[in-house]
Amino acid sequence: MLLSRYLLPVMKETPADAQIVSHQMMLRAGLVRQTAAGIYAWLPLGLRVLNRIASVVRAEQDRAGAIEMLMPTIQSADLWRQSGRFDAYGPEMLRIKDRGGREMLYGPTNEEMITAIFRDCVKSYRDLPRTLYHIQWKFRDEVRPRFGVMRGREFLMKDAYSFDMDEAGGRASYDAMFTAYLRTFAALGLRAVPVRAPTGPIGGDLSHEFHILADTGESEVFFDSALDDVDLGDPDAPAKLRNLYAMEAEEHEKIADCPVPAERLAKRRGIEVGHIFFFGTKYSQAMGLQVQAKDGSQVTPLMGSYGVGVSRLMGAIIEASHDDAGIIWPESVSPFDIGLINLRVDDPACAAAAHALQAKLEAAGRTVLHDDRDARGGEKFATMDLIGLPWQIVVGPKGVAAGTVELKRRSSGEKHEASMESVMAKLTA
Ligand code: P5A
Repeated sequence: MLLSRYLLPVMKETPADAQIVSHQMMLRAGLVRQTAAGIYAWLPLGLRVLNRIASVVRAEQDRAGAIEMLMPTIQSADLWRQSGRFDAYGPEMLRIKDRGGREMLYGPTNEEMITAIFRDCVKSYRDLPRTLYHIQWKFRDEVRPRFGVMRGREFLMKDAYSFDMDEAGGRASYDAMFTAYLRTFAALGLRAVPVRAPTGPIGGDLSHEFHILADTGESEVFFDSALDDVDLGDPDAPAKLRNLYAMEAEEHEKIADCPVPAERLAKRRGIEVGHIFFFGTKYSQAMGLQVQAKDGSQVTPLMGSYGVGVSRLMGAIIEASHDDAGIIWPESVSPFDIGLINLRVDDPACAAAAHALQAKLEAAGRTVLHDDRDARGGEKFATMDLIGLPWQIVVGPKGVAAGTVELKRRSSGEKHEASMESVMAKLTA
């Protein structure tokens, strides 16, 4: 991709209305633009990251056996009357009337819709258990949209829904998602703490939130500092993490006898990037979902729902991974693999070398953002550091004469001169 033909509106100044570093950097690096309170347009670079985060989330859902589908954003009020939540949901729900005066809404979540679809499609125990998911936009008319995409009104969520014949099956489906969530956040370069949570308006008796520890988080979490020592690569990590104490401050304060000794109890702020629930027959019962069991009897399936804040994750990743110069993307979600800077676009030898390198890297399957603009070196370096691609290659006249380029690792700042061949070999290995 040539930067001279791209849309990358970077800003030098920190926008005054952005309070936290991820919001500031998302605006400065040209990832998003606000179009109304809590509503954002995803600019080309931001969309690439959003799609990559969604891909990581999708891969782990698929691995856990969940099946992808897509439900609409607009729902009918009638569905929500069947569960009794239409009135209960309150002003956070954006209510709309169509031209026939029918009451509709922009979905804040999909428990009702998936229950209705499952009720219409599935009649027998043979079709259970199933976990279905989609990655779709949601709308919640939040009282205080803030911190950019962190608490938006329109936001992208992965939401999954499990259906089981019995309690044990339902808990197994919950456990599978619990593990998938830990894998997902680890694949995004994040350390997530699972926190026992109250279930709120979604309902049920078993629920965990997943928090990324960051000073700018909206919640306060108390946890057993032994959590810090768990190796996320360990196959037993999910079981270990579940047994270690972690609670949101509000819940922690209700507990008279905290099982963790004071010297091991840590308190940090967290960003909630995921939330899972097991609520049994709450929706299936209210909405008349029944399937025939093996013995011919009718059974009301048990359900759970499992959410990941896909757009919020972009903010959380930046909070966890940046320096003064800008974002440092983990390789798994970076919008391009490599930033290629040509310092002298008017020099035919430099231009030829830079274009050739871009072509070779792209042919090897790497994504490259090639800064071929007629601009000063300092500006090009600052832009590349700000947008945070993992690798930078700098092509200049001296190097081209000697057959070398400069290679820089964004995360460490480490750089060295190397032959074009060795850079190719290193970056395409
Ligand atoms: C679980 C899936 C639910 O909605 N129903 C379907 C359940 N849970 S939740 O906790 O309310 O939301 C799931 C995740 O979505 C993200 N999220 C948000 N992201 C950005 N802006 C918002 N206003 C917003 N609200 C929720 C969070 O990551 C949350 O964990």
